[in-house]
Amino acid sequence: VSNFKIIESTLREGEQFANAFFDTKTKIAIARALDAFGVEYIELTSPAASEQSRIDCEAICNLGLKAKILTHIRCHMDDARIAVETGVDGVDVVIGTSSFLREFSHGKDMSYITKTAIEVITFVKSKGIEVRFSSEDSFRSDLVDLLSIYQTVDKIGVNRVGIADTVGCANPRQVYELVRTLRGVLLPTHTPPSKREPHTLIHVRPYGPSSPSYSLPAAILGIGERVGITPLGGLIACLYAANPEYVKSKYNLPMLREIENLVAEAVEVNVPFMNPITGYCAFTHKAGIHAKAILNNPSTYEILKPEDFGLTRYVSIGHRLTGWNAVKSRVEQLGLQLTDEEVKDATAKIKELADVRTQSMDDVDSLLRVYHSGIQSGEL
Ligand code: HCA
Repeated sequence: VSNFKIIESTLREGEQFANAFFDTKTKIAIARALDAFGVEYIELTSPAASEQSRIDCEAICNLGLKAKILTHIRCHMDDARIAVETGVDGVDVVIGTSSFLREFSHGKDMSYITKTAIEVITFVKSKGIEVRFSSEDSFRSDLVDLLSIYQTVDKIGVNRVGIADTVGCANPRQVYELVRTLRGVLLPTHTPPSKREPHTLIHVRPYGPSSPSYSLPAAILGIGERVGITPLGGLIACLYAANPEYVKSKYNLPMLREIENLVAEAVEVNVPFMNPITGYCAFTHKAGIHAKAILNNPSTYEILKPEDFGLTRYVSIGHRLTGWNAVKSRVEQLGLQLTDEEVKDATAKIKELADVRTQSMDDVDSLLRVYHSGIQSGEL
């Protein structure tokens, strides 16, 4: 897996999170941090949303970041005219195509959508700016409508197309099928295969299958409208599991925790305990059988190496599920000399106490030291 680019949308989708209010300084801090992490694209709120949004969009474009700056607009010439003046590298254009959105949101039919999409895309392209076209609520849209609109925009030469599971109704199989069908319709228009550029990237929200070339949207901690979007950490965890060396070389992984803390503070939420990678117990091993295997070889129960993310693993031993191998490792760390039989005996004592209440590491260490002195003095 190496045919992907990340579209980081904390500053667009994330601003649609109920708690989010990003002032200019915070937006700049987040944009700089994402750029230092190494995401390929940073997506910003539409400059047509408000005057300050427009000013902030320009300010971020002027930072000279390595990441390409995108903004996200309605499929409307009013928005497109404002967007192209901000200095963005690309414009993500979206319009609802499901009957729900056509009837109850913008009220336009497919022929109007097609006509406007052609106008907007042609205009943005004429300014030498990248353009992506997305159908909102793709999975509740008519397949024939979708294929027809995608073929149309592909012929004009969009850089990417997006499909959005806006309400979260699609299962992975449906996403796979739609992406496959879309590829079948779009790729044959670009020949010959040897010269085939990743011309039209397929932008998939929220799932990210591989090949031919995908842009994967995400936001820090998954913040966004309603329950949000794929969390950047979760996406990175999946990509790393598939191709660790590539992902390590591409992104500054130890920065993940710092960016999550920055955003968590800005939107006043805690980093969830079960957060991928940085959740406080993501690398804590507890049950005796796991602890033993982890101490022999961490790959037994870890697909991610904590050290690649600037994190450390922790083997918890002060509880009733503990095992003597994990206790032995602690005994060695403390520099105590005990035989295996003695460690097993000390483990039984830890379990006895832990049946009453969980023992802290300090409690366990004191017990081991006292036990060790007892052995040495011949009292035990
Ligand atoms: C939105 C909706 C969107 C757009 C996705 C896209 C969605 O908040 O504007 O532009 O590809 O999920 O439908 O996030």
